[in-house]
Amino acid sequence: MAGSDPAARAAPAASEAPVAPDTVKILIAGGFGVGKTTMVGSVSEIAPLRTEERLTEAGLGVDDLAGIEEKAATTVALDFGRITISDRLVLYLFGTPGQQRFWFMWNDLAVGALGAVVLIDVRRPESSFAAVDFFERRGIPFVVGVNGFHGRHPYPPEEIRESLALPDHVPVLLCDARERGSSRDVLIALLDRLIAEAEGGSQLTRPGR
Ligand SMILES: Nc1nc2c(ncn2[C@@H]2O[C@H](COP(=O)(O)OP(=O)(O)OP(=O)(O)O)[C@@H](O)[C@H]2O)c(=O)[nH]1
Ligand SMILES: [Mg+2]
Repeated sequence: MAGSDPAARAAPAASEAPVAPDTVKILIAGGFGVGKTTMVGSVSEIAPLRTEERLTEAGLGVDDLAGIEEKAATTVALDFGRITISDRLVLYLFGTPGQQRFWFMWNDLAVGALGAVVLIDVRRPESSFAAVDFFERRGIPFVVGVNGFHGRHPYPPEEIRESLALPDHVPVLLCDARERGSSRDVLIALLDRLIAEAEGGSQLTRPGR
């Protein structure tokens, strides 16, 4: 067609140009064997990166397996996964190691994290006290996910909140770390909290579910 410029036609208008989604770093933290690696794996849309080593007799007396005797492997550095919440928001998930001897890595893992999930094994909530403390001290917003092993949730969220002395603004959610939908709900609750805390809500906008 006379006068038309194919190059100009091919170029999208500025408003139509693809916009890179916001990426947000989230930690999945908590005590030894509470289900962190399981949660990152269940919710990640990419094959998760794992750094697990087998628990062997060499760890006797070092690894406290009370209550989790069947555990066969443990995270020694981190888990990594990704979940796209909407076309504007992608979460990068970093699972922390749970054993006390690897806690020195938490400081590095926390750099740049906007928020965290503190997972709790409903049978051993005390194993995640230190994780709650870690995020409270650093002012990193977090939600608590109560992983009901064997799908059982004997305690209502309010009872868990009381036992952990959590303030009212920290959401407590019952979950199953093995279930994608359940793990996603915990992440959405965290996003809700982050959005509520963001000044004027300008940094993040609520994703569609
Ligand atoms: N029955 C049951 N098993 C679970 C659940 N969540 C995790 N597990 C199992 O519990 C074990 C420990 O889970 P992990 O995900 O490795 O726990 P972790 O918190 O990453 O452990 P560390 O990295 O060693 O601190 C694994 O064998 C999981 O398959 C659950 O909700 N129910
Ligand atoms: Mg792990």
